[in-house]
Amino acid sequence: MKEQLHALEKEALQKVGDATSLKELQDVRVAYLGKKGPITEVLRGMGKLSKEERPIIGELANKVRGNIADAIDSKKASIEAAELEKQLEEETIDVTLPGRPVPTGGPHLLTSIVEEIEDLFIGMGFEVREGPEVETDYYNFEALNLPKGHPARDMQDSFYITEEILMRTHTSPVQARTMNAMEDKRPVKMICPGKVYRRDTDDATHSHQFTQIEGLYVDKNVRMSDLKGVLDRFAKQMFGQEREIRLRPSFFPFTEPSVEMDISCKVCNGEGCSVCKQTGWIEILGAGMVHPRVLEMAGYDPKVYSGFAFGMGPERIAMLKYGVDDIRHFYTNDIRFLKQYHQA
Ligand code: 2U9
Repeated sequence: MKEQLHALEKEALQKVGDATSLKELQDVRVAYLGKKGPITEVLRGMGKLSKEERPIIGELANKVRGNIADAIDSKKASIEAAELEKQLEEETIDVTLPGRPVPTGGPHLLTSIVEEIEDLFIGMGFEVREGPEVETDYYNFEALNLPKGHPARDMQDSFYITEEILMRTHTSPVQARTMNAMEDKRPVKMICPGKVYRRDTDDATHSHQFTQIEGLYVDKNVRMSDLKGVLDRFAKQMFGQEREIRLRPSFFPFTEPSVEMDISCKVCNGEGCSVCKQTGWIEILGAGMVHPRVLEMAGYDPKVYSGFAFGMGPERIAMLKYGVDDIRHFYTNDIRFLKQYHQA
């Protein structure tokens, strides 16, 4: 029995030595030290031994079992250390490698232009205000001197939701709402940028949805010369100090008198070219003195207060400033187009 135990020990230690993975090692543990293993078998058969032999064999069996267990434990530690070493080697990070560039976005050309225009008017003391895109017939038309039956509020020209509710066709209702809400009828000096909607067929210069920036200044003694001064400053800051402006008579239901403003063509410096259709001038916005009826409907006494208003399309401003030839470029979001207008 002694020889049998020594032989088992030798065999087990050999297998422990040969094991190259934790799995193999576990198999050796089960095979030699498990409940059905040969050492357990020897211990179980001790009943058949003589009284003298029993403690000797028992001690030896326990010693053999201990030796095998110790060998397995120390082999386990060395396999684990080797595996960790291998893993560390494989997962080494080379911190000297160049990083992968993360592509960054940038503001859309239309956003940049709107912000640039906002900044210019903020610099002249205007507040920026926004309002709902879904409007009531009252604020979109009625309060702006466009009574029912007026040709400009043809059902065919606007996106109506119900008979009384529509997608706003201009941002003017934001100004009408602001004036209406002023309980103490204080002066108003504001611009309102935002999306507007018209039932138009999309082409290079028209879109069923576009952007507007309108401005309004209502106070005592606001005059046409104030309007001209503000617009001249805007034109020069936006298009260059050498630009001239020109006001031509026009008509809008909400302003009287009404004007359209041209800037001298920056391509030919007013000489006449294909961009300005040989006129030397390019139209950029509409404006006028707020119609007394509009002031009155908003609760401002037209005998005490006067005001000017203007409206422009930032898409058109951007098209003129950057030579963009199709308004649809602003909405189709071709990244090659957009990338030209911001630093990568
Ligand atoms: C109130 C009173 C008056 C806003 C104005 C214009 C002239 C104008 C167009 C230019 C091109 C719109 O983007 S566009 O299609 N706008 O010509 N807008 S005066 O007048 C107002 C607004 C609000 C209470």
